[in-house]
Amino acid sequence: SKPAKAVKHAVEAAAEKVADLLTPDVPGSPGSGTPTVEEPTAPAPPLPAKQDQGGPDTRTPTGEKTGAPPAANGQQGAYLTTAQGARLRDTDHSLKAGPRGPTLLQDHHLREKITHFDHERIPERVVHARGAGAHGVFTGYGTADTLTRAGFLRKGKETDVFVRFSTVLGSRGSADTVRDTRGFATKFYTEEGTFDLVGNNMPVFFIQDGIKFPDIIHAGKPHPDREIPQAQSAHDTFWDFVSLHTEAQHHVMWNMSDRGIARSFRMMEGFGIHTFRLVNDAGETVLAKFHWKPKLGVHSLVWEEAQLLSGMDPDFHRRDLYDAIESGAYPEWELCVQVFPDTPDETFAGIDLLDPTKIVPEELAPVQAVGKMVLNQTPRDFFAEVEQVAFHPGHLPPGIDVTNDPLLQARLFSYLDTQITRLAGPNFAQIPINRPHAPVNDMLRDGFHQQAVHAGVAPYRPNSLDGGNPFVAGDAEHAFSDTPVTVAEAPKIRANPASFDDHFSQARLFWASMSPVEQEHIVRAYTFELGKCYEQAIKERQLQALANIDPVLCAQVAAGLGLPAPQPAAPVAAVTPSPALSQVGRVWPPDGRTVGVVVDPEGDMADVRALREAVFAAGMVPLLIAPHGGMAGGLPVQRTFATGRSIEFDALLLAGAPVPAPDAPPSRDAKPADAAVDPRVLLLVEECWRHAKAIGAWGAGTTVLTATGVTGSPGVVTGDAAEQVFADVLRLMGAHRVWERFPATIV
Ligand code: HDE
Repeated sequence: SKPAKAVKHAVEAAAEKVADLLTPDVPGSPGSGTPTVEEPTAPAPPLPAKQDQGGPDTRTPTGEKTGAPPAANGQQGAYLTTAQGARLRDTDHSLKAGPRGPTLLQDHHLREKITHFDHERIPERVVHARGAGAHGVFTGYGTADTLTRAGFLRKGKETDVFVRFSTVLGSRGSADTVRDTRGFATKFYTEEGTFDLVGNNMPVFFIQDGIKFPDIIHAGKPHPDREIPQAQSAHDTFWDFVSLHTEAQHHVMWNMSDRGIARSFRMMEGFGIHTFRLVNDAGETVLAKFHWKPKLGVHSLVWEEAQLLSGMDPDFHRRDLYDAIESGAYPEWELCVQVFPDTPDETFAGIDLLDPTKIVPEELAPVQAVGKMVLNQTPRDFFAEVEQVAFHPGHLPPGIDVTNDPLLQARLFSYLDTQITRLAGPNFAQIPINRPHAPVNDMLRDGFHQQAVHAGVAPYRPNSLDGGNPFVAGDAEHAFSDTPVTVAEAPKIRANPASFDDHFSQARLFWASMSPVEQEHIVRAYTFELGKCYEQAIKERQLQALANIDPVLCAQVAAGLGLPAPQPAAPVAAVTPSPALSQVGRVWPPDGRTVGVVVDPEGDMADVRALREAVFAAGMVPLLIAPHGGMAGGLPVQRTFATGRSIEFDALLLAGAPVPAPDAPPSRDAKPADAAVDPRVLLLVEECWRHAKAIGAWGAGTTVLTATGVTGSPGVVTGDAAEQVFADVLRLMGAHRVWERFPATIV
């Protein structure tokens, strides 16, 4: 397949670079005997751009292309200058009264350099501060033409997109793999105006009315006195709030499920959550919910992996996304809609479509694909793009309109408002990443950081001085129009519809739709999180909420906490499970996943060479793990026993049984040298086994399995030939994990 070739190409290129470095006649290379190259003293052409480096955006603040070719590197030209363009003679020494004297206030270069640095940071997002973004292309299928007049959904229409994935609770530098909801925000730069689909990886939310957003976030964020714990929900204030505020229970169930610890941004579903209103060319409307379906399937980490990763590789999701894109394994999603008739009661199958704590099971309303998104370019400048991108659910193109969902209504206020603090003024739409690709002709003027130099004297309507320009558009000119939905005559009141009072039936639906192993994970997650709370009353109150959802779930968590299980407050609802909610029991493509291959450089490497080809051909990335870096049997070593850890591999292959390397840590044997196999290899196998990953071994590699005692257990395959073992492992990877290995004790 194409991605497989691209992956292979990228890995081969990296291997060549390693080989070049090891060539003795390169100065500074290991073993070359020549000293490291000195700092150059004369200008030289800039280094070639990396694949992900290009020039600054070539659009003006009003959206027109400038025609300037993209520059290759961020730093242009040979000479360093000030911000005003004056060439500099020295940037290492401040201007002083003599070599030992005080610094002079007149040093304009020092002041410019330090002042700019002092102001490099901007406020991080109040939520979703930690994230990663990428560029891509969306292509419409044309299957939504009868539903909406949004032009970007027309058949074959290509639209540039920028996506930002995020966690919710943590600060900008927090770990990627914490248990949390993930943001999935997409900016479609459509020709009819920007459309932001600002969604999450879970289809429901904690609250039904946006006025409570500060409450749930204050409860989830670190405690205000000690500012701990960071990026965690396992603490008293979170569980205090959600146990008192039971409409959060459905979302919390998703958080406690495997969905709370995604394997990769590439393997997450996305949801617009709210119901939107679609309007077609004839002005007819339907209600709709947006879904993103990942081509690679929906996969999760297991809890221990997530915890280990938070320490070993806190950037795991960010790295995974960028490695995949740079190697040509472009992540893909289909944009899908669930469509409902636009009836006055705004319900479907008895489910209130304005209640953002409810889903409509896919079995009741099919999820229909309307287009495809491919992410194919990493950011060039993380701050300029990922940090400064500003999403807003009110950025809507003609054909997509909002509903009265009270959560969405509050968001329509909040997102515009927050950018004014975060991006320091009202002109953030002029920042390159936020510039629409549709022509902009507004009459907004002035304000902090105004980039445009507007001409004319009549930024107002009506005017005669500009010949009446600009005019307002009608349907024929693709104007956005607000759907004239009738608003019922009703008293002004602070209240919810009665249908919003059902807080438990859909949490139960989710629980009932899980396989036993997924239920087991949910029980363990609740037990862990509540076990980290100090207040007994909070644990008891949450157990009551669990009893109202499902008595078995409640009993299991209560047992783990050593507390009695309460009775449900009312008989639990009868629900029909939705199999679409489960991640287990399906077969997914293995593309883009990572296979660790333990090699013994002293052993038979011919098999390994053929195996690498087979892994590439399956669209996956083989990473060779050896006692030392450099090359092994003419192949590049990507991980050593010191740098490799099981958590980054989706499957493990053992091509040899390497004896302990000189830097091996102590093992259970008296001296590492006495052990037959390096203890870190044994740890790799043990962890992969515990995390239910497929493991394969052949030849000498099988002795490692014997040493760890896992031979013969489910998902551990052995054989004489690498080829056959890999074929079996590949089949196992289709299920993502060897689920039988988890003891499912829920009945
Ligand atoms: Fe957000 N949310 N949110 N949110 N949200 C923000 O906007 C807010 C909600 C979501 O990558 C903020 O630019 C309120 C639901 C994502 O830049 C802020 C309410 C959903 C992102 C804000 C909600 C989301 C944000 C912080 C309740 C899923 C990250 C910085 C009414 C459908 C976007 C910013 C990015 C970010 C407010 C509820 C998703 C403060 C008041 C529901 C993915 O404006």
